[in-house]
Amino acid sequence: MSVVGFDIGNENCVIAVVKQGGVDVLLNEESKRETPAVVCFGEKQRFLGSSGAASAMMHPKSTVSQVKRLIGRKFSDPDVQKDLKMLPVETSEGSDGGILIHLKYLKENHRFTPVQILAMLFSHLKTIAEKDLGILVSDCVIGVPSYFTDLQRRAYLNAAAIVGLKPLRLIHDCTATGIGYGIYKADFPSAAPIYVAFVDIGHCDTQVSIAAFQAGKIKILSHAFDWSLGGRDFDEVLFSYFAGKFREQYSIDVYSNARACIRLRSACEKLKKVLSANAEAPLNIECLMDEKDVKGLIKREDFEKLASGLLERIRVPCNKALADAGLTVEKIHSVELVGSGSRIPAITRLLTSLFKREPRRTLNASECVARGCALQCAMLSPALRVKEYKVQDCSPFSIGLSSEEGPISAEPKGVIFPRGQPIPTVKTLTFRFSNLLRLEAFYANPSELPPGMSPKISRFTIGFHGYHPIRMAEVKVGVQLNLHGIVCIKSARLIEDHVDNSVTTGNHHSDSKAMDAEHISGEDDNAFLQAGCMGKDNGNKKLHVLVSEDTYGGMTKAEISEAEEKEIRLAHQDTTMELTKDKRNALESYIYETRTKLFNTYRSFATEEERERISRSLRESEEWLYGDGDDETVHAYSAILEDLRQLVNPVENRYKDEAARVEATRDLLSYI
Ligand code: ATP
Ligand code: K
Ligand code: MG
Repeated sequence: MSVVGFDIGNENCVIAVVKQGGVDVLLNEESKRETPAVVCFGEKQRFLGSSGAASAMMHPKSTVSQVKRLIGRKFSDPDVQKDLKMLPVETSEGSDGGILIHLKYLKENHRFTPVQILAMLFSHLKTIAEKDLGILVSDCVIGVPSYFTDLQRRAYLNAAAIVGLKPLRLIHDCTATGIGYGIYKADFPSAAPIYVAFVDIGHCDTQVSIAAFQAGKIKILSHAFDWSLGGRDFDEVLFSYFAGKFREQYSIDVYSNARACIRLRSACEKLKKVLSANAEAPLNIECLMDEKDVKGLIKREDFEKLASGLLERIRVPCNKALADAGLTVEKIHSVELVGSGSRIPAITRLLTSLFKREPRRTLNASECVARGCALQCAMLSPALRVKEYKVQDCSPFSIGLSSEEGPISAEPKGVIFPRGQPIPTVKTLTFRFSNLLRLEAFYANPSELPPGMSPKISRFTIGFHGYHPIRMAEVKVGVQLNLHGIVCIKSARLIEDHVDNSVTTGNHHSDSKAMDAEHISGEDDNAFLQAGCMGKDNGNKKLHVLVSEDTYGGMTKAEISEAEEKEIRLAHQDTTMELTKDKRNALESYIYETRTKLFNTYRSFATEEERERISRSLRESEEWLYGDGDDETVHAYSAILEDLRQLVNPVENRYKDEAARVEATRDLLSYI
């Protein structure tokens, strides 16, 4: 069974696995530890990850990056519109208000949802893991930003389901990081907890979490974030600076040229990294546009001035995380800085002044999330026995529940899981019940959510199959905030009033008491509208609880299977093209090798006539390969290769026979 952790970034993805008790980060096909989150549609195949990034420049209009940003978001959202402007791919609004990505591929017009693109990325990472481990990968743990809503979490599960991954848990990025921090630490001084602040600055977002550590356990006290503040915003500062400079200096408008934008943006990202280690950095781009080469230079201090607004914004989630945890900076034992976006020196300075201590980098800034995910997977996997370690996460948002009679709890706004509520949690609530119970879960405090996200979570309808109410009953409902941070109905228990037994005669349950039923949802059930049906024997009568969920969007089971089939077709095409390339390369090398051998090793084993015939065939095949046969099928290459082999075989066999004879003679001589 696989024990794998995935960190899906807007820029980079990391895969970690638990092997022989240790955690390893896997290398991709380019032997890199980080895999770019890029999906590129080439002419005849997709290029995913590293090869996607390498092909992006060739196919700018069919390359999708930063897809994580688009998950579960509305097309009309102004933030989404801003993101889409940076994506040179055509997009439109889906019938559900979501985003559709248009890609022309193999002469067809395709429309993909961000979830489908994410699934392609998942599939690529899964393949890397499978090649390394030599087994099928399904069980895994995937990191998610703490600011993801129910809908976005479900979307991740949908994407995973499309490619046959089974997340045992979606875990908050900082929680995963915290596990990796705490599990190896043996030196917790006293019984009193120590408090650590984790600050993760990625490509698009900033997350801050405060954790309490004690021997053998981590408890997350708070999550705060700026969902739209990361490395790319610093790139953008440099981008607008140089775009302005070049307008003055070279009279070019970079904004009017998609390719120039991409090139300048990527040059700015490189320059930003240079500035992290140097006091100034040059920028040179040949032929940026209008056949003009451009040159520029910026000093680190000028960059910091331009970025001062962004730097200040980092304070906000830090202060909020502290306040929510009920702690002052003096109580913080250490500040751990992770995420590659945090490598800007000014960020360290800012955090030092804010927390009154220098942040530390004891963890591997780019790998800690994936490593923590792998560790969590090991803990949850039934296949492994690992050290006892308690992980208690908490909800980033307040969650409310209402029934037809209004908000349910004594709390204002019907809050059942306040912000900071431990994950997972089940709360049992009692409702009056006549026939069907309708509940609705929602985010009780919409201002906590990233802008543009709907506070609606799910509608649940609960009924009991085969139950014919005669008088008022009660139902006890177990509402769960599950391991993924998704709200679902865990159980429903019917309690009938039985004052007069005779009246119940003829009823399904003669002496009515409590009828339990467990309804499992969320874990492996990604249906948008579903009817769970599990029953328990009550005497000799069976009573089934029916729960249907309407999650305001997301995918139906049918849509998931359809996406799954489509993904299989696309993957098949990729494999075919890879095989074709391999065969073409095999033919090419065979031609070269045989030609060399023909005039060296094989020379004395071929007649003049044979040599000539073979040479001619090699030449013809070569001409075909670089002409008409440049873009042929795997079968065509195999056929030509086979023909050549037939021709060369007699010569090769003679050579081999002779070689064997020489070998035998040598053996014989060595005995004498
Ligand atoms: P997210 O967490 O937002 O989904 P991610 O996990 O892919 O994104 P990371 O890999 O943590 O993001 O960080 C990527 C960011 O780090 C990029 O913006 C990149 O430019 C930036 N970065 C990498 N190295 C450096 C450096 N030496 N100096 C400054 N920034 C850097
Ligand atoms: K990452
Ligand atoms: Mg990240």
